[in-house]
Amino acid sequence: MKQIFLVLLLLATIVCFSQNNADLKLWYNKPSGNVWENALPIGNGRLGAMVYGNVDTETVQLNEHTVWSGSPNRNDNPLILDSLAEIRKLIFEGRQKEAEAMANRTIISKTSQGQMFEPVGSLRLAFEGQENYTNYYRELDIERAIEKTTYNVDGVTYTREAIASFPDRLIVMHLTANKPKSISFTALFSTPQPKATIATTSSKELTIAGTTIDHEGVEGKVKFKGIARIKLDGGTLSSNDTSLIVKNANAATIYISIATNFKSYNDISGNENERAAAYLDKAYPKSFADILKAHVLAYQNYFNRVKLNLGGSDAAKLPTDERLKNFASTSDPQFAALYFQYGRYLLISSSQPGGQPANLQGIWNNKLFPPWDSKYTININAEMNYWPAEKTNLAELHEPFLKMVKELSQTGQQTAKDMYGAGGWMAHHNTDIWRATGAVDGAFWGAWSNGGGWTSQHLWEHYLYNGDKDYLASIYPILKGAATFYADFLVEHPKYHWLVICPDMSPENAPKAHQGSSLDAGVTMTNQIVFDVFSTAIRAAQILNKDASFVDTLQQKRSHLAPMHIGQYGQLQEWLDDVDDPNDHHRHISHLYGLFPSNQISPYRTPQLYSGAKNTLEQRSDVSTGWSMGWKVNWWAKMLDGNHAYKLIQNQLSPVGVNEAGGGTYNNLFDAHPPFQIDGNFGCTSGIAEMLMQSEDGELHLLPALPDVWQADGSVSGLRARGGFEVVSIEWKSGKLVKAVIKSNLGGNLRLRVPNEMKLNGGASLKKATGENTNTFFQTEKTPEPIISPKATINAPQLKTTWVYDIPTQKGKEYIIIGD
Ligand code: FUC
Repeated sequence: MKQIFLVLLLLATIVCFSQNNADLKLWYNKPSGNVWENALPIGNGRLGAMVYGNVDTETVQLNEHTVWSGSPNRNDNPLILDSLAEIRKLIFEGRQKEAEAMANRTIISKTSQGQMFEPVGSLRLAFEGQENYTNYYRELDIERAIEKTTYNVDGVTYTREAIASFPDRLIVMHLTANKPKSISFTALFSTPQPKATIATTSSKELTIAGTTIDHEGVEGKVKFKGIARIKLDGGTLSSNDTSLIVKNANAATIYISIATNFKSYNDISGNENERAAAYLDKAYPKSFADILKAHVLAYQNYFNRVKLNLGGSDAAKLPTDERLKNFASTSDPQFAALYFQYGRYLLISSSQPGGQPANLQGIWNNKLFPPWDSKYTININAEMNYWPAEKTNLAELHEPFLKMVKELSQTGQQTAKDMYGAGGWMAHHNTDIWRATGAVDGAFWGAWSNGGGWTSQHLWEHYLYNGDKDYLASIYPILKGAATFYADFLVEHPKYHWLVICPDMSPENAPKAHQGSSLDAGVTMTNQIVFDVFSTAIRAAQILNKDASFVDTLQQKRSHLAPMHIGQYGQLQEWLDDVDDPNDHHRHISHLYGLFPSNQISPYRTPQLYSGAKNTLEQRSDVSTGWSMGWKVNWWAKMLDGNHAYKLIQNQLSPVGVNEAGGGTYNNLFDAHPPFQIDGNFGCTSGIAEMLMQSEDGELHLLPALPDVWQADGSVSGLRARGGFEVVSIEWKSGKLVKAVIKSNLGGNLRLRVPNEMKLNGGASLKKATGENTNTFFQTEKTPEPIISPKATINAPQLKTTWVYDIPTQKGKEYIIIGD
């Protein structure tokens, strides 16, 4: 009896253990082969590495955040200043093609179209006699930020672990075997960089030193240095010209340091050799165990803040690539939770305070000429990378992006002045490590002037979450500068008489009515962005008690912006004219910026616009590129339609092979535009959070869009809402909220919308909400009334019944509410 009990206990432990393990691990029973999108990413915000887990030759592909082509440069085209009046005239006369041709000459940069984020190279470890391996297993443990590969050869179990240590700023690999003297390999660097030298030193280090490439007329001047040093337990270490050779060791630890001469976008006077050596010398005396311990601690300081449980199923027992294949056809709720947490893992790994912001590929790129230069596309992609930052409790990791905005506000002043004769600052649709703000890639894409306006709103958002007035005062000049640019650049539309931006475009899309040209005036997204930029500058000035006459000007100009339009197909119009095509499935649906990330369209406050936005979403359809589907998860969550949001998650979490068309997900759960683009990972992570909690629309809404498949039983803890509220935990059962614990960090009214009746813990009833929310962090600007086509059908939103309460809160206190 006792034995049976023990066996049962053991079985239960194994089941529990494997369940927990699977929850926060990506794992596979085969190596990556030569497919980069099978390799597993590790990173510490400064260094990134892709670990292949191949048995006979391990490859660790290396990146460092400041290794970029080129050097400090500007790329403005001042010719536009003299052509502005003419371009505007052409656009207002409906001669868009001619305007575009002129913009190609006068707006688009004659120099750099943006520089490229570059790979450093790869560390390769060539093993002997390991072809016939068994019991192969590799994993990425995203709870501890460690990659592990194990296998058996001739009865010996080999284990390799790899981390990108946060505190020690190194990539560290640890190789062990369960039989002494089993570890023998040759370590070497390889690189696609043409101006790099690989060598060994007399102290048995492997080095790679180089200068990045010239690109588009800009001389490459970033100098990088990589050093690998090996520490052995037993065995011997020798070297030849280009390799280190390890023989018969019991264990080996490889310490890899990489640094550059980059100090800031306009200063590359650092010393890469001293920096790389300093990190290495500091960490090398430490054991792997000590480095690992400090690394896990630093990582978990971020990662452990949020826990998500969407329920389990047997599907979770399979390897990650199998789960990905099955996701659309089986019930594997925890896979969505894994993907959500993976998004947080990727942000922690690619964006750390003091480092560069996550670019189009985060911090992982193996190509000398990467897609779209692996830089920053700021007409959606770079912003999307940071959507999860505040709400998934990683606010500190927003810092590199916020710093980039600050730097753009410096470089973008000259662009505003030299190109458009305007004050303030601006950026077009791309930027790079040099914070270039000129227009690139052709006027069809590049003659877009809202890169500054949109990115500046992240500064304000950061304030809405932290409520720190000193911080607000520090960023106010940037908000003011963004608003000043628009105040100067707006022009009256000769036909409609609204104030519009011209030349303008709705990112990367063109109506047939405009001869295939994107150039236009006063497009919906721009009007929404200008509305936000003015509104936040006004609010910030009022909070800080400043600039009263500037506030008047902005209020005046804001009241002359074009309102949103609902067109003949019941759609939210993308352009001022009703020229949308209901069969247009373009990936950019930029005019829904007003629905998310902005908050000008709401089911409760603007039902007509909500109806228009819904029609637009339906007409544009679901399947698209990776990031577009990620955005759609957020939009459907804002539509309060959890099942449709979930459908998009299924579409996005569909396997895509390398070189295959169609958006989806690679085996390593990187998002496929295709090719790999990390924005889709971050967009979907944000979308999953929006399905569970929203705080944009004047209130904190819990479980706004819970899909049927997650209804049974679940919980989330640690999400953050605007107004300094921390959603310490929420639990639900059968679609009903059973318990919520909310901490107020700033005090003020907590307006709570919930799917069922709730009471305070202890039984006291909650006060029904009335009037405007008095909490200023939840203040919503009144959206101007839309103009509606007589042909449009408007469907009143079918909204589920919800309960809305007002809970006065005190700073620092927790509030527990219980469902019936
Ligand atoms: C924009 C998008 C593309 C891609 C690129 C990086 O140009 O339209 O889909 O995401 O950025």
